Amino acid sequence: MRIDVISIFPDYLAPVRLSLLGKAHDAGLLDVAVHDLRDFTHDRHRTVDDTPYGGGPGMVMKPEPWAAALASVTVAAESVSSESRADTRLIVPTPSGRPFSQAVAADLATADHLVFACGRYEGIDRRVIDHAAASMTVEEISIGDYVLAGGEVAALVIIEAVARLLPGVVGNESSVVDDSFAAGPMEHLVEGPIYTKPADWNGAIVPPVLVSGDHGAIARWRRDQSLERTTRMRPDLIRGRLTHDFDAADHRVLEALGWMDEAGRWQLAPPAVSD
Ligand code: JD2
Repeated sequence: MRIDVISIFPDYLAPVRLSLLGKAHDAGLLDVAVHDLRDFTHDRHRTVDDTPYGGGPGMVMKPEPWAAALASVTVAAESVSSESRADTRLIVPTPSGRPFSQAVAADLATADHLVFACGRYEGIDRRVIDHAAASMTVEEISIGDYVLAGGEVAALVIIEAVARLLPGVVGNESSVVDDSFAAGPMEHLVEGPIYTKPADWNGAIVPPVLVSGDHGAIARWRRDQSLERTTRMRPDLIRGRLTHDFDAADHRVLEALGWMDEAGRWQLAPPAVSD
């Protein structure tokens, strides 16, 4: 996969060379290039922003440098895909975008080429995105309901989530493929507590079931812990899928957690679970 990032703060993307991403790069699975938007300006002051039409606070990113930068990375990427046209997606991080999720990351991981347009100020002139949509798939994505100062950190988040899904990236053989099997973001439950040696640490012991060797009991215990913690930390995840994905043993645990009444009717009010 090829990734191009366009930003007025290319140094923000320095972490892309580290750890997981560096290893994906070293393995030849990922090629990331960061471009300075100001290199695509033509005036003495390398201007990238101007005042908003219609008035209002702040500044808006001008279309011309963006058009030149996007043309540059999409032309250079004709060499990305060996056969025909590369599947190029333009990702525009924005607080008004579609929510980023594990499913979105898994979809992006199938592309040949991702281009990230990292805005600053109040964002990018709308015509840039509309014009780009005529020649490539554009995805306006938000990484969460809070306001950042620009798209760089969001791009880093999305790149890391995608990179660990690329086939061959270190450690993804079971831990990543199993995201849809084990409790985790793909299964829409959070994971329960995890432990390692020593079994007794200053008198704090590992739950005995985990050292019992009873694999059935361990699997059930983990599932129960996952349901309990999801109830406490992320009740929205349970509420969103009351109608599927739960087996009979899950139903007994969910009933004990307050999700069902005595008659087996689902309760939409948040159950009280103490810490
Ligand atoms: C960004 C800004 C619009 C106010 C470019 C913020 C984001 N989850 C997220 N929160 N904030 C962003 C984000 C992404 C890109 C830009 N700003 C500042 N924009 C209104 C402030 C400028 C994502 N993804």
